[in-house]
Amino acid sequence: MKDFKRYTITAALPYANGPKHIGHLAGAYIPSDVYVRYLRSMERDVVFVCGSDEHGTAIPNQALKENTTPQAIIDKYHAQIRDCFSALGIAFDIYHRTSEKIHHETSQEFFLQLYNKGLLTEEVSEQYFDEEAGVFLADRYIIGTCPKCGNPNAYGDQCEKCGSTLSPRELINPRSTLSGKAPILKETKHWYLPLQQYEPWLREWILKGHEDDWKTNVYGQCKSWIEAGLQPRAMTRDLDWGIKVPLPDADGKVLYVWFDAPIGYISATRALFDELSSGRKQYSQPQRDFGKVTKEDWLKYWQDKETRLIHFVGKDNIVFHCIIFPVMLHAHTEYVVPDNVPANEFMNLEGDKMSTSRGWSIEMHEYLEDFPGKPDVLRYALLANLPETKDSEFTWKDFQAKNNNELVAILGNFVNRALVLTQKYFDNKVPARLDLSDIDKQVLKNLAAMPGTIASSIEQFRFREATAGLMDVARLGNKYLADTEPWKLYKTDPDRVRTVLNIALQIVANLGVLAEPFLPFTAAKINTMLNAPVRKWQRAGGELLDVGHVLGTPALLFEKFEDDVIERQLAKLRKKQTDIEIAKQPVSPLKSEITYDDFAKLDVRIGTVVAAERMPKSNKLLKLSVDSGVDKRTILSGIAQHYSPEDILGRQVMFVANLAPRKMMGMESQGMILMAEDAGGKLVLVQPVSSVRPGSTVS
Ligand code: B3M
Ligand code: ZN
Repeated sequence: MKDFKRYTITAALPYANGPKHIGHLAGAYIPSDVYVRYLRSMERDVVFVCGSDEHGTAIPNQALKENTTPQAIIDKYHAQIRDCFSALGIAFDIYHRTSEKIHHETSQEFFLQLYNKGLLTEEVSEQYFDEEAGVFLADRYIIGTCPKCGNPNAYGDQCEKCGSTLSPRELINPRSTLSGKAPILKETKHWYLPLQQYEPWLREWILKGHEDDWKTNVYGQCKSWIEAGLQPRAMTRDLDWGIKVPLPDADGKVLYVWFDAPIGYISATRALFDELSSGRKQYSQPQRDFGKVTKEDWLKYWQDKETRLIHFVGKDNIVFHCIIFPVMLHAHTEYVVPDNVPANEFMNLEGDKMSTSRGWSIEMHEYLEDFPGKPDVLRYALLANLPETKDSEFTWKDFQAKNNNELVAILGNFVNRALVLTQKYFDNKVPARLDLSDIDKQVLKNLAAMPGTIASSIEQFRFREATAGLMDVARLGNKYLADTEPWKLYKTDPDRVRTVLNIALQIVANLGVLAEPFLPFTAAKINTMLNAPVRKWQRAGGELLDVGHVLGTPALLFEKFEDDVIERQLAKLRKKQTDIEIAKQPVSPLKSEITYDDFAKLDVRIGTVVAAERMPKSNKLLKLSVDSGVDKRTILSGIAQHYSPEDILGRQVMFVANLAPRKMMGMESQGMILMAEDAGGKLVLVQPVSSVRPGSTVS
């Protein structure tokens, strides 16, 4: 590993506008956490910063949806996301917020530095303005007809029906979501970052400088952006939620969220050193001993050339972290630029794209509620399946298999056998190693090479491969026990068993070190069961436990998931999606008012269906015979596509008893069955919650 003096590691700041799902974890948070835990284990000087992105139109949008204020939204989701990360073991040194004063100041200073150097261009353009609300409209606040597919409810930035990227001016018949009125075009001034001026620098820095060390998916995206020709990009917006543009003639204008959000990494680092130097702990949770530091020490992590800056993000954030933010940093002149942006692709879920808004997702908090005490199982399932080079797929079946066949059957089983046998044969003390056979020597040799192999995968951001390398350590141990069979040998050759268990325990102790970046909770359990101290990576590969060392109490590390656990999750996922679809459907408007007398004319009753059959030659109608309490009558009902005769036979139904008889397909219908119907045309029978006497009236 090329030696850098220190490391600044960032993970994308999640928008605090809703819960985050396991796809986000797989994109940025789990890989960055593994990387940083490894660096800490290598005793590197590293800071790991993250926090909530609390600006942009996403926040007021969500406030509208939840009928509350933007402040309430960010407070709610900041806390939720922070707590989920912590429960999943994502160990940031600080989890900050972009609504904090220090961030507003840092962003404004940054903006002014560029402005004062004359690096921003001013441009006046026409933008949609809602005269009634008195505001310029962000893209998402304008809807109209999509020019590509005719969807009447396309947004100013995107049509959700056909997926086209749009600009507000392309919409046909645009209207404001605030007032419902057509917006007017009005001139407005903004400050732009002239990206095209930095093209030669970007070519040199990325296309020449990082061809070999950046991931191909990242490099490829950068290349196509640069080759397509870079355009000036507005760094300010007309919006009342965000960081005020620090200029005298900029009323009602805020910094573009993608200007301020990445600066959030810098302000989080500043806040960390403020807190470290003052002993206050509001947002920070330092994960190592930073020693004695001053408030100004943050500067080293951002401005010293010997610092290695790495941004972990998902693929939708690549351009911001590889082009726009680096140009800002470079233009500012005092900052280092990222040395790598190891972005991941997307993780799909059960055959479809993950999406919170469509209900097709597993949110972090949902997992934690349903699988308490099992953060490492999720970490492992995601790590083994990271979308590192292409999109990958999470399925519950695979989750079950990873748990049952790998965590339980290999890792858990090996650790347990080694510990239980030692307890049984050697009074829970590490036995002495005697003469080594060839197989022992080979196992020790393999073990010695493993930390280096895993480290090299981590250093190349190949976390899947690294995770497989970790499981290979447990496999090595498992196979060693299976080959030597100490449980059979004990009676005939207890000395041989001493050697075998000594070696097996050394492998367990190595797992306690090597598993830490991947499965931190499991590593801690292993170390507790071994009664061993937490050790650094450099110690791994050899003997870690002294002869005679007294072990702790063995316990199971993992437990099997039966099929019903997995089936429940699948059912829950499907239900969540249908619930959201139903909630999105419009409800039919209210009919005009009626008098009580109008209502009283209706004779609605409960009856029991005593016979049911399909109406010949009709795929819509069922012919029902209903015991109405006063008579038995025939009612034809258009529910054949929703209920079969068997479904409905014997049920109590609600029907209108005094509706004039109607002839349908040559047969008379003497009443009408009442049904609930949603906007999608789905029909559901309405029944009393407990059975009543046929003929009971409804009023
Ligand atoms: N909040 C977008 C996202 O969550 C954005 C990332 C900011 S990183 C500086 O995907
Ligand atoms: Zn469209």
